[in-house]
Amino acid sequence: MTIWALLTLVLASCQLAAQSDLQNTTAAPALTARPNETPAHDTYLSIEVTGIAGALPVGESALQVTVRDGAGLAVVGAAVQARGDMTHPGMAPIFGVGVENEPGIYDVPLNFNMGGDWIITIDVTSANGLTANQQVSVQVQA
Ligand SMILES: [Cu+2]
Repeated sequence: MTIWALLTLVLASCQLAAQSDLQNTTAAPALTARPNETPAHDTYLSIEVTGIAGALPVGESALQVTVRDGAGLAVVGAAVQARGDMTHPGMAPIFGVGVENEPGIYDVPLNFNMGGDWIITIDVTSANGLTANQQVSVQVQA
């Protein structure tokens, strides 16, 4: 074996080592999140819906949707939308758009046009593009 053949072999194995290092580096991010680690505050939203206790009257009502980030802080400037569907078939859905009356608290008007059981689907998108949704049951008095 000449010195050149030996050098080529050494270089080739260095290249292989460098390539596998690169692969390890690109695969690493998936493993960096530890299960018990507290998520960064800007990685998710939480939604709390109030104003739905008891039976609501037929007609105009408003739900309150509180939007918080992962640190429990109010999320201002979010887009909050609600869709109401009755649990029985044959009814058109109703819609409401949230108005932020206090930081992170959105009043969502809904015009319940029939008594009975409704499912309200809340969709929230924050200004920085995070989304969250939640469904709540609402009873409307006939
Ligand atoms: Cu109905």
